[in-house]
Amino acid sequence: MRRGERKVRHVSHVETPPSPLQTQDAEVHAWLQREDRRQANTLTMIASENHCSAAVREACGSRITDKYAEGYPNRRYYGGCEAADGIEELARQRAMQLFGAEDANVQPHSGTTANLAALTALAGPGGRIVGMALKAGGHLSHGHDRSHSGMLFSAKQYGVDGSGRIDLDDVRKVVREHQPKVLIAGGSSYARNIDYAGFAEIAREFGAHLMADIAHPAGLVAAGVVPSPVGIADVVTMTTHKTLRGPRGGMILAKAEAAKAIRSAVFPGAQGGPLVQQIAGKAVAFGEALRPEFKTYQQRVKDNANWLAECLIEAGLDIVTGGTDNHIVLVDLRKADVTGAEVEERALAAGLAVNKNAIPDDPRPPMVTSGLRLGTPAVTTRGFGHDEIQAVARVIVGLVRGGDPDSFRATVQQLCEAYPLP
Ligand code: DSN
Repeated sequence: MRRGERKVRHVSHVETPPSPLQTQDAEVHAWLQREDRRQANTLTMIASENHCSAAVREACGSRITDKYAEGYPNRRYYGGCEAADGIEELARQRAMQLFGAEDANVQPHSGTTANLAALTALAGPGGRIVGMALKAGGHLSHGHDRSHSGMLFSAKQYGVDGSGRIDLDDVRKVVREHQPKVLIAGGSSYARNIDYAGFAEIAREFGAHLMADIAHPAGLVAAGVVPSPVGIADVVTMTTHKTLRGPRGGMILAKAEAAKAIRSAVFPGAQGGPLVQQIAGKAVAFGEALRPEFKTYQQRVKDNANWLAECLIEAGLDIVTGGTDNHIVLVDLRKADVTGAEVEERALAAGLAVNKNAIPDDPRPPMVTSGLRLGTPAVTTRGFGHDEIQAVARVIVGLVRGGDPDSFRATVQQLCEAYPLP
């Protein structure tokens, strides 16, 4: 047993007949059981992770995983696609209703694939693009030189100002110099609202398309608790499994005039057969997101992040930009004289999953970092509110200050047991 693991009650181990997987492949079954236990006994505060519903998981594990459905509803390259058509159309209609979008493409396997397809559609192969640098809080697929977005397109990047915020004057400067076909707004560790109208103005001024990547705040956007780029940006890309709380996957929303180009850039441009079982899971998740309680959940995700930032600041930790507008809290560990990697490891031993993350202009390499990215979607799904966030903030502060992870394990375990997975 590794340090930090402990024997736990196997609540799911009531007397049930062995499953087909358990009977046929004990090794894979054992790994999946282990992951079930890990999730049950770990507080996930990785900002990009969440716990989807049992209904979403059921859809993703259904027989439709066997089905090929290259093409689009009612225009497939295979027979027998009635259910695939029905599911994909349902997912599309729900997504359009949820975000108020003119078109939705639910086929992208991931956010990175969605971005590759959108960039191809809008910039063309080799076209010029401008996005936020990874080290400033952007994403690999926004033009980083180790990603296809940086290899197949001519990319330049903008950063953030000394306070960690996007400076539209700097964005305008980079756009003026590079004259891109696509300007990207969005990031993976940016905790502040983005001025999409300001980005659109710059894009218009220089004849570029605006692409917003809302992979992180998609759920908050859908619920209307942070500003939406839909109707402002030409194309909006996202993942479906972060704040949106669906299955792993990607999606592209487009204005009507961009829809056709996006369709062919996804299939056959970037992908072959869609993963229909994942699209079924997306349809279920979008149905859940259309219910009133989803807005309550997203407001709570945001309130919890805000409260977490306040608790950490009160305890003397530095937060990049001094707080948050969404679900992310990026801790600057430089003053605490500890690395992101060290705190990540201590946290795991205490039963808390967090991730090391570069802060803007981080002097340390990406596998070490001077930052810690925290997020509240998954613990809010478990039911966390004010008191539980305060308790977990004390644990984080203790770990940053060098406390023994074992001394926090009981607190974390109590929280896990009091707030079980959905
Ligand atoms: N892996 C995602 C994240 O953690 O933000 C980005 O791809």
